[in-house]
Amino acid sequence: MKKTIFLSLAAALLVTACTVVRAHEKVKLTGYVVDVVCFADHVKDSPEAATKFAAEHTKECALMEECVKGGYGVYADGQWYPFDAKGNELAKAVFEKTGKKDHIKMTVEGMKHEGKILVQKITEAE
Ligand SMILES: [Cu+2]
Repeated sequence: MKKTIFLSLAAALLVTACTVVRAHEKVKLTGYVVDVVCFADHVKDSPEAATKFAAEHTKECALMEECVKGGYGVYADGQWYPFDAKGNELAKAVFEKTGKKDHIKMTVEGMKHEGKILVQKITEAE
């Protein structure tokens, strides 16, 4: 009896551990970074339209006060991934540094967690 309880407890722990690992999937995404405020109206667009909007969204707009406050996300592989606080900071730094006006592509590395990216690193792509 004791053994059964122990085994089911061990199984439960194992399931929990697996879920935690799966909830934090390592990702590396390259796409256009846009602020959450501006992209909100385009999340439901077709991938083509959303990509076009994200590509044409400008550095100037991304660095406007309202946009900075709202935070950022990346549109990659037809999907929108908002960033955590660290990602917002890193994205802002790339926007400030880039010589490009628009079509600003970035490579984002971090962990995917509940539809958000816990960002570790962001670099300008291309
Ligand atoms: Cu904007």
